[in-house]
Amino acid sequence: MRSESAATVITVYSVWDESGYFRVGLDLYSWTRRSTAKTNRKITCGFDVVLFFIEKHFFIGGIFMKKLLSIILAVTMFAAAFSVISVSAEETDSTVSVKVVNNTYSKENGAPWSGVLFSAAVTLNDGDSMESVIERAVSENDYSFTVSEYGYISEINGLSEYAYNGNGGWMATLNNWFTSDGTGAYTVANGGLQAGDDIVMMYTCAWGADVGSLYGDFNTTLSEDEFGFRGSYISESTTQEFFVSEKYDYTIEINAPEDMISFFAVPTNKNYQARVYKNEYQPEVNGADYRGGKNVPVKDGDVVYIGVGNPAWPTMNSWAGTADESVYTFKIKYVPLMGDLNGNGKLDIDDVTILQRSFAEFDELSAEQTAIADINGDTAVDILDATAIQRVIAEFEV
Ligand SMILES: [Ca+2]
Ligand SMILES: [Ca+2]
Repeated sequence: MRSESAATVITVYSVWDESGYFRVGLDLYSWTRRSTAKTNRKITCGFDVVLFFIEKHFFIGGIFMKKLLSIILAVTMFAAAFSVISVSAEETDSTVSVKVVNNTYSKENGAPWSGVLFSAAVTLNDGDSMESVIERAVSENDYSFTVSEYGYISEINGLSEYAYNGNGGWMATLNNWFTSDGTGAYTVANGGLQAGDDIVMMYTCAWGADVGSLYGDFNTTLSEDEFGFRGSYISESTTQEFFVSEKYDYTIEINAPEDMISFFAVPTNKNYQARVYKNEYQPEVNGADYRGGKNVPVKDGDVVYIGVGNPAWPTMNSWAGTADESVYTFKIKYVPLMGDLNGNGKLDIDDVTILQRSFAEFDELSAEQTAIADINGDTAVDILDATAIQRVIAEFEV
């Protein structure tokens, strides 16, 4: 009963934390701190004192266990009283990000400025297009811009098209893709522009070739320099360095039964789109993909597909010819952490409790739990394993 209360606290906290802390004590402490920062709520004296006690005396010895659980129960009740804290979510995101950058024309060569001019989150309006969002972002950041007689942006903050040579000007990517139509064509109304999208306006001195817009190049790989993914329970054995452009099958191990993974999939040739799907590759179904790095909820056995340059998707390269698409697969495999008996992706006090209850014969370990309980590797599951888990937790406490 009491251990269930403790689990409630941990669960409440895990809403906040994506960094995968191992400790209950710090979890609670940092949860409270973050909550305070986010809500500016006055935390009562009593709450602080309880947390202080946990921080100082949490793992001194097994005899604190019962006390510990009752303390957590008390904190749980506090948390219930402050329930607004535990559910205070991030602001609802209705923005797109806009960045304006010149990495191709240097000041030494005469550019009025170089590097990132600004990066901003812009709130979307119903009537917006990519074009209007870029223009508003530039204005709101107090920079000048010029729209040419042909309707596109030809100058930002004094940096004009053709300023370096006859091959230069401003180009824009939408989620790392150089759009095949002008920026006015991608609107909130037609779904071409959506909250969470990422727009980069960049200067080129070579008709785009120097910023990854390769006209007439049919390479549909993903860029290995820019590839990445992020989740809460990615196994330490699964690093991102394994990714190379010409290898198409991967396994991502996660240490919890479920995770949310965001993929940074950037085509080598940004004239092509990359799209992310789960379990069924459906390039012809609009909206079936996880757009713009959106989190993909995954569990053991799921497969994430990332396609690049499918012939059904728009590309300015279609004028030059047709590419063969590339499809990458990422199999998701759940690999339980040794000692993580409640399967929440971290070693915590609940794992110790489960083990101790099995010793006291309140509960039996399942076959799956038994398989990962021998954390010290001496072939027996006994009190030494409980101590070993406590030691791992305590190491993070020092
Ligand atoms: Ca656990
Ligand atoms: Ca053992």
